[in-house]
Amino acid sequence: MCFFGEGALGQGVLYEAMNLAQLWKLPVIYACENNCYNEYTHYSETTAGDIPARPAAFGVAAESVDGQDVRAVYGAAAPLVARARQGQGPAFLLCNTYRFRGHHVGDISRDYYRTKQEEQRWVSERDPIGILAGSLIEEHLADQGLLDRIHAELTSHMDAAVESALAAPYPNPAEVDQDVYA
Ligand SMILES: Cc1ncc(C[n+]2csc(CCOP(=O)(O)OP(=O)(O)O)c2C)c(N)n1
Ligand SMILES: [Mg+2]
Repeated sequence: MCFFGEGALGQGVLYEAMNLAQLWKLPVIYACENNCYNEYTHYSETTAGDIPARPAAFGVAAESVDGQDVRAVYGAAAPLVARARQGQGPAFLLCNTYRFRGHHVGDISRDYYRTKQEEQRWVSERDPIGILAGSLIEEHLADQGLLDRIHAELTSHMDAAVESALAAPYPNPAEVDQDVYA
């Protein structure tokens, strides 16, 4: 499995690698997470043409999927993984998703490259957990009570982890270069 952002589509080495992977029928799945942003730039400003056409140019099997839908991603990935395991060569899976937060912790405002309305729309309408929960309920694989119990259980696990991290002693400053080699 080779995971990368849509920004990496601008790196020439990706195409050299896909070319050889196809010639040598390597069992590689190229999973491109298109979260719409390369750092502070919308991908439409950096990416020409149709993304799946790029692997297709090498004869690499390409699929696009709603990356917010866990079950759809699994459904699209499983046959590609199976054919790679059978020696039928690499595949490319384009997962269309969104970066909910900043590129890094200091990227707080984001106003200068995208609107709050856009972020809000993705968070409220396209949240992968909400989409999964909705589909499980719709297909009677879970009910709201079960999902609420799982939510409460996980929240308390996370609260305990945060508490334990905050209560832990600071590391010894002498360890700062431990496992660092020049
Ligand atoms: C060759 C090169 N240019 C620029 C950067 C700086 N940089 C780090 S992450 C990033 C954006 C990556 O965007 P994407 O591939 O879409 O990944 P995402 O973080 O959105 O998952 C950039 C431009 C870099 N690391 N390497
Ligand atoms: Mg990106």
